[in-house]
Amino acid sequence: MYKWWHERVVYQIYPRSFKDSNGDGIGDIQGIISELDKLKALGIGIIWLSPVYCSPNADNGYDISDYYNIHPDYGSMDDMDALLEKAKTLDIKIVMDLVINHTSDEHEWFEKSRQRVEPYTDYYIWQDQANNWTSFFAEDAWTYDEVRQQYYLHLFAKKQPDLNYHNPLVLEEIKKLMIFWLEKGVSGFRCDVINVIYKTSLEDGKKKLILTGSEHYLSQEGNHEILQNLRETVLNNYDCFTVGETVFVTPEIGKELCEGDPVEMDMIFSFEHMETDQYFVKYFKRNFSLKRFARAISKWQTSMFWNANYLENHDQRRAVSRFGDEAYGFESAKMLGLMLLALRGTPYIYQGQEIGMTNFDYEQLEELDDIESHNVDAFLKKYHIPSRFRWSMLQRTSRDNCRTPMQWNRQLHGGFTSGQPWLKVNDNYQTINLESQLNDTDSVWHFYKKMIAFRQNSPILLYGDYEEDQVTKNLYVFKRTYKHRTLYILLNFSKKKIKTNYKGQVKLSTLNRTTFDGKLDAFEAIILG
Ligand code: TEU
Ligand code: CA
Repeated sequence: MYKWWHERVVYQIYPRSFKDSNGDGIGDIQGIISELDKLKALGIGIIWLSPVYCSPNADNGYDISDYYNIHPDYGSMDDMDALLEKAKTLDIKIVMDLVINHTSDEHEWFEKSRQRVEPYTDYYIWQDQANNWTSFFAEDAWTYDEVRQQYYLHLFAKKQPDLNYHNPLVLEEIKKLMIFWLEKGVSGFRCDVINVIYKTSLEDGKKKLILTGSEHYLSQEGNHEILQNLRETVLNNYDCFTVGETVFVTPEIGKELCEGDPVEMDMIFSFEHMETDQYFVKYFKRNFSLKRFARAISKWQTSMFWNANYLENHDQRRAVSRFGDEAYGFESAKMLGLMLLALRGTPYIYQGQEIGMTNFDYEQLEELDDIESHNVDAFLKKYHIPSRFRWSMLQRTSRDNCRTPMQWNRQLHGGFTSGQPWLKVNDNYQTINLESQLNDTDSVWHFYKKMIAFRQNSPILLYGDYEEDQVTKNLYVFKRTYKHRTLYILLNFSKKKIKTNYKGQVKLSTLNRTTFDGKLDAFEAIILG
């Protein structure tokens, strides 16, 4: 019943910001290869690689212009083969990003489709008239194309036209490219916005604050059929797994995706816990509520057989800055790491999380690269929102918060590049960087390593049931039980000391305690058995 992907820890690499090997300021595949041994030492068993395919980078690689080649910024197919080779010798599996809701408008299919060249004419979604749908990136979902003299649909940026899954040829293309990568030796896919690829109808949607039109494409029956088809005709032939990035899902939909017959996705990323501070007020002040957060986690932990657990990725803010406290950076990083690795499901660590990296320290819009941030700013400007509010909102939401380059050492630009980084490195690289942490056995990195090893040797953490035990304003306690053995996970989400009634043998502690008197220090976490 349990497979290798249930038992391994995943590390997400955002290649552009990971490690630059040739001084052009952009992270690349050779850079990844040079750091693989350290990931192995940390205990990583799977790497999820954000897109490295050819792309004009309107959305940093999530706009693919050629699925079969590597963007020259990142290297060549030989470099990719070398990465797969080296990963194999270290017993690390590589999972690629599969972005198939849309391509780039510079993809050959789109170039031909806009000229009505067969068989590409209906590869995308064209109409004489736009409907009222709005995109994920704060703009209209339709753009007029002068060449074809029709509108095309794009649920994301203008340069990301949506593929037409009513056309069977499109699905054949997708199968072909999946097989290409599986034959190359990748071990699966992280499937980008995989529950919106099928649009049932193109009628106007009910007017909503966000995503007008979504009732016509969120988790439709036709979407399930496509995923089942991919499972039965492609994925079943390989020893691989899929993790779906699924937007606006409930556990009921999660079950349809992961627990039906055939299984559509092996696990999914849900967003509910990440939305517990998504209230309008958050744009102006810190609005994290542990109760809301823990409730969302418990709901998914208890309703799904298996979850893809995460606190960070390339679209989110840094967990320390968001759920912890930068003033207690290392303490909260360890506490959050312990929590992530103690939940039931496959843990996903995002690059830099293992050293407690924080949100960006930028001061103005010009320093941001992300298309979503720029679109949001333009949108707010249209409504005459003053610039200091716009900036305060972007600071709290921008995806560039976690896209700042990885902080390797104390050298210029944190050792990320010998040239000019494509996005500014956070100035706190002097205090937060991998090299210092490797030299300090009490660091966040060493704690992650210890915690991963603990998890790998604990059938309770790997296979046990989850149950929430206590949640107060600042304290979150859950237990994991397997074959009548139980571990208690105690997490202090505040800088206040907390007195609890818990006793027990200390299995692991962020403060290296050997005995426990019931009192938790600021942002302390402990596992009792
Ligand atoms: O993200 C989909 C998605 O839901 C996000 O765009 C989300 O709405 C936003 O990040 C909230 O701030 C995936 C990728 O992870 C993202 O990087 C891409 O931009 C997007 O799909 C389009 O491919
Ligand atoms: Ca480079």
